[in-house]
Amino acid sequence: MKFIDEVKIEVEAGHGGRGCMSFRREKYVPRGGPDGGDGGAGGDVVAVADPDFTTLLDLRYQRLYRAGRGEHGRGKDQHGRRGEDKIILVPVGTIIRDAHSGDVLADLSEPGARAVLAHGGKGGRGNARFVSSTNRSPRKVQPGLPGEERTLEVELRLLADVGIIGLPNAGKSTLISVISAARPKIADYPFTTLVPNLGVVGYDDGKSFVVADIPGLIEGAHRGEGLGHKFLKHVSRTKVLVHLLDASAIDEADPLANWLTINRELELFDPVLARKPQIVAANKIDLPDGAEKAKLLQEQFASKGVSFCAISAAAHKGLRALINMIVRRLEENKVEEEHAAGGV
Ligand SMILES: Nc1nc2c(ncn2[C@@H]2O[C@H](COP(=O)(O)OP(=O)(O)O)[C@@H](O)[C@H]2O)c(=O)[nH]1
Ligand SMILES: [Mg+2]
Repeated sequence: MKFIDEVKIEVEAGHGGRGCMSFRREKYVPRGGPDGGDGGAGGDVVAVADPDFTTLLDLRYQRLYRAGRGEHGRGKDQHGRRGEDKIILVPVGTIIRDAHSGDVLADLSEPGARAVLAHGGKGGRGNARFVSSTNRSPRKVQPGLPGEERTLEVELRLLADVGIIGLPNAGKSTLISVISAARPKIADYPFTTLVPNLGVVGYDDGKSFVVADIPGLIEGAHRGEGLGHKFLKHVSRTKVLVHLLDASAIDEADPLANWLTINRELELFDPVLARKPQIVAANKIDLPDGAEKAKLLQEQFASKGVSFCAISAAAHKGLRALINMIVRRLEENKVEEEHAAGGV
């Protein structure tokens, strides 16, 4: 099974500058020779793999990338400056195809890897370059060549960073729909299994994470549907779980009952998942009952040292705080991984 983020973009490299037609004008030199400089080349559009990016969210916001044009040549043999390259930062693992031919133009599997997606046009030659023994005052110049233009398909296989668990009706699907800026597609998924819900959540500086609900812990089991071991393998790589509780449905006599039920299921389902760090989110605090019982839960989880927040997915309350908690946890995780890898 593949989670795939896919975006179509347009790239336009810069046009080359025109060559210049010019003749020297100097005092005491009656007929100066040609001194028209060459035009500068247009800038390239270049993709660079940057480990700070994990999804293609930025590319959804900006679809057109244009490099700078080359400057025209000038007199006194001055060449035009080269146009500025346009750099597109993409996540490591991004594959870029020409939308028309389907050819793979870039497979950026290493941090820092670069690939030119569209080449700038060559600058035209100025008339100084056309001097020959038979023509000492050429009036010939070349125009700059156009830069390449392409429509590209950018593709990235995603891993889910965050798993959402909870009883049916807790609000998992609603939460994903309200915090996601994009919904990647899922390829090669058999219809006989439950379909996970995916979302890309943007936070600051173009950063983002991928969230997937983990349906079927309980929902599928009673319908005899499985998730399939491929999905299981996929979600077992998540770094943090958000355990969503319907606060309004909490039994005051035993507030942690629902939480414990899901945790037990999780342990049976996959012990690796059960050991992931959890953030508990009490949902539906827009309901009077929900707000009341969320306070009860807060006390319970505070005494257990479990990360907790109260939200309303439907009324968009507390979502920023939840996202901040997730981001903090993901960043801690990244530091731990770098330590484990022997980095700083
Ligand atoms: N009042 C209220 N209802 C909510 C909230 N979030 C979800 N719901 C409702 O709860 C029901 C179940 O939500 P859903 O997202 O399908 O839950 P899931 O089964 O966990 O995916 C739906 O009727 C939602 O509209 C919330 O914050 N407040
Ligand atoms: Mg659902």
